[in-house]
Amino acid sequence: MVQLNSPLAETPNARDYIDIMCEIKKLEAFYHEFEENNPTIVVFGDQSSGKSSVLQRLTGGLPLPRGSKKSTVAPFKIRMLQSEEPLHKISLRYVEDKNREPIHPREVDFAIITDLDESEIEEKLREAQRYVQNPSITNVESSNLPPDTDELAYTKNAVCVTISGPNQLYNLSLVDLPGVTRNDQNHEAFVLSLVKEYIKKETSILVPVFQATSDIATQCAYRLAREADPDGQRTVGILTKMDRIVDHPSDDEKHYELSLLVKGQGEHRFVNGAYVIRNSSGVRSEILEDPSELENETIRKLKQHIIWNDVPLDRFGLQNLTTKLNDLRKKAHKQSLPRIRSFFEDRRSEFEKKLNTLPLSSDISDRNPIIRCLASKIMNTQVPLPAAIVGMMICMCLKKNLM
Ligand SMILES: Nc1nc2c(ncn2[C@@H]2O[C@H](COP(=O)(O)OP(=O)(O)OP(=O)(O)O)[C@@H](O)[C@H]2O)c(=O)[nH]1
Ligand SMILES: [Mg+2]
Repeated sequence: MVQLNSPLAETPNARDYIDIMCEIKKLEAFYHEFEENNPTIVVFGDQSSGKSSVLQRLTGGLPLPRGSKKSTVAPFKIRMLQSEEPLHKISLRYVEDKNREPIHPREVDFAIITDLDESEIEEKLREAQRYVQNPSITNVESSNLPPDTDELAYTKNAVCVTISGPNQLYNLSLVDLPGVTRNDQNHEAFVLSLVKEYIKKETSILVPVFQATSDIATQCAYRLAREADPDGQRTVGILTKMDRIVDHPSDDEKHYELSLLVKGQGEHRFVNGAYVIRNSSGVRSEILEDPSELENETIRKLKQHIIWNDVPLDRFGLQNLTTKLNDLRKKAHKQSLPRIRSFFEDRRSEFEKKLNTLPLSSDISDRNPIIRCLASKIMNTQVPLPAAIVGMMICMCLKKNLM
């Protein structure tokens, strides 16, 4: 079984977030309501900028389609969450048909990948992507995929990957999106609107990815991020492929512009700045190397360049990025608490109404001290809100059993 543990969970500032999630998990009956409010890390940017490579590392090695021949053409929604038994699975979520007409959303189980090795998972993920590109195929078990042309070159239909198990304490949601391509206007417009749809959500943490090998001004990531999050509070940038230009120190202007992006200064600035991330280039010799070794080597070379000397050290490498992402996730969660609270307020009044329809004083509850005690405490709201709801449910169950 491939061990998939996100490095976000191992970052020192992850602990208190994990504690909050453990508390929330105790309210199991309502847990699905938190899905909507769970902060989601969304990567977006130009085609081939390195989005899937970054997410592969942030998930602890999920082999997403990546590279020039394996572009991302559908959203990949990844959920890492705790469960008693380990279960890794892929499902397909259809929201549009082959003519791009919206359909009533349906989710279909595609594959259990718990015991598969890395190359088998990679294959399944690529196959899953092709199924969502071909929404006319309704039976994914028996139908064969078309040999060459797919119904949809890009699609909103999503590949959903769930990684659950006892070690997944961190409750992480991430989305990999197709890159914005310039060689076809229709595809470009479609992907731009898809990205906008994902990043407009208040609970999304925006991760625009820039590649050092093209001009920052011509890459769409900056404009998209600024439009969706004008004050930049839920945005953090990533700069990839610095290894491709680090050996050209004479290109000072380019290095200067990139260093400003990383520091959060200059024309293209984010308040949270950007992080230098070096992924594997995909060549054979690098695939076998430890990704953090590769990254350290690039960072070491970069720091020898005078322009990069005054860039704070904590702007380099995946580990520093995970610290920042954890901070942004905590902030996003805090902002969603009022919504969660009002959800519980509504549930409480529903339960109160139901409870009031049951006989309270004369027969059952008088005879049952547990009900008597719970009901009086809840009605007087002496207990915290979530506990009150759980308590009311217990009361109702007890009453039902006794009647
Ligand atoms: N040298 C180098 N290559 C990288 C880096 N990051 C990604 N790559 C390579 O760039 C190519 C594209 O990477 P992907 O991760 O597929 O990029 P993407 O943005 O997901 O691409 P699309 O989904 O097609 O938009 C792959 O061959 C990667 O190995 C990096 O930091 N340095
Ligand atoms: Mg990709």
